[in-house]
Amino acid sequence: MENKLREIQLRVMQSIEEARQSANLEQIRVSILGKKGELTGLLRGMGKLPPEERPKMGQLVNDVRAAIEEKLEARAAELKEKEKAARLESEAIDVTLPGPERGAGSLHPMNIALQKMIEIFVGMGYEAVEGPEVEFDHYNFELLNIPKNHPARDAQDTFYVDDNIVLRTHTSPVQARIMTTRKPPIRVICPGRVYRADEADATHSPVFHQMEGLVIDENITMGDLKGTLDEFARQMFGEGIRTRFRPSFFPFTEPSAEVDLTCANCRGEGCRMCKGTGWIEVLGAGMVNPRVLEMCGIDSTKYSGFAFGMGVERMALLKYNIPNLRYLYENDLRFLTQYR
Ligand code: 2U9
Repeated sequence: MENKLREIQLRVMQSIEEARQSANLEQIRVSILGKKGELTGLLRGMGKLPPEERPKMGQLVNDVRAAIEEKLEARAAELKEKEKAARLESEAIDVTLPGPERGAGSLHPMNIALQKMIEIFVGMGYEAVEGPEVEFDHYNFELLNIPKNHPARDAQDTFYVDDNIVLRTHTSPVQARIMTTRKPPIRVICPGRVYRADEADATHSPVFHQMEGLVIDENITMGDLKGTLDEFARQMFGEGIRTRFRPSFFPFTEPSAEVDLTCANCRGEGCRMCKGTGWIEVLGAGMVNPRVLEMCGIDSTKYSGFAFGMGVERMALLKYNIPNLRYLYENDLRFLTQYR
C-alpha cells in the first residue's frame, strides 16, 4: 500500500505540473481526492489492514493528500496568474490607433433659412424676440381681435390646454405682449414654433415655425411695409425678385394683403412651380388694426404700424427647391446634410 501511495503521489505531482489550465487541476482534484477518487478509495480500504499498521498508513495517506493539495493550490495560483496575463494581453487596447471618424455636423435646412431671415431683418434694425409656446387665450386671440366664436378659433385649428390656455397658433401673441409692455418705436421680429390641429401633408404639419414682424411708430405707412418686404425678398432670393400685394383679410391687420414673390424658378416667366403665373404666394401682411393698437394700450391716433407673417419651412422649401415638407421632418441625414 505504501508503494501504491508513493506511486500515486509521483504520478499526480507530475500531472499537476503538466496541467495547462485551471480546469484541468479541478479534474485532477476530483479524480484523486473526490468521493470516488483514487486516494479516497485507498483510505476506505484501510479497514482490511492489520490494526497495528493502520495509524502509520493513515498518517501516510494524510501526508500524501496534504502534499497533493498544496501542490494543486500552488499550481492553481500560477495558472491563474498566467491566464490573467494572457487575458490582459489579448484585451490590450492600442491607444495610438485613430478613433472612429466623426463628421462635422450641419444645420437643418429649416434653421438655415431661419438664420438667413433673422440676419436680414437684424440688418434692417429689428430685434428678434421669443415668447411662450403655451399661451393664454388672451394673447393668442383676444388682443389680436379674434373674439370668441370667430371661425379662426375653431377647435379643429387650435390645440386647447384648457378654456384659457392654448398651444400658440401663431407667434403674434409675442408681439401682443411686447405692445402691452413697451412704448413705440417698436421694431421686432418673432420667430418660433407654432401649433395647428392640421392633417400633415406635403405643405402642412401640426407643428411648424413662423417668423412674424411688427413695426410701430409715428407715420408708418403701407409704403414702408412694401419697401421692407421688397428688400427682404431681394436679400432672401436674389436680385430681380419683386413683391406683389393682393387684398386680403386678417382680423389683426387693416388693410391686409397676401404677398406674392416673383417665382425664383422661372424669374416671372411662368412655369410649373408657379402654375404659369410667374408669382408664388409666400407671406401675409398688413397695417396693424387700430383696434389691436388700442387693446394693447397704444394710441392709434398718434401711432400706426405694419405687421407681416411667414412660414419658415415654406421659405426653406422655396429657397432650396424642396418639393415636400416631409423631407424636412424625416431626418434622413443624406438629405439634411446637403444644405449650407
Ligand atoms: C400683432 C398685430 C399684427 C401678423 C401677421 C400675417 C399677416 C400672416 C401667415 C403667413 C403664413 C401665418 O405662417 S403663416 O401661416 N401670417 O398672414 N401675420 S400679418 O400680424 C400681427 C401680429 C401681431 C400684434
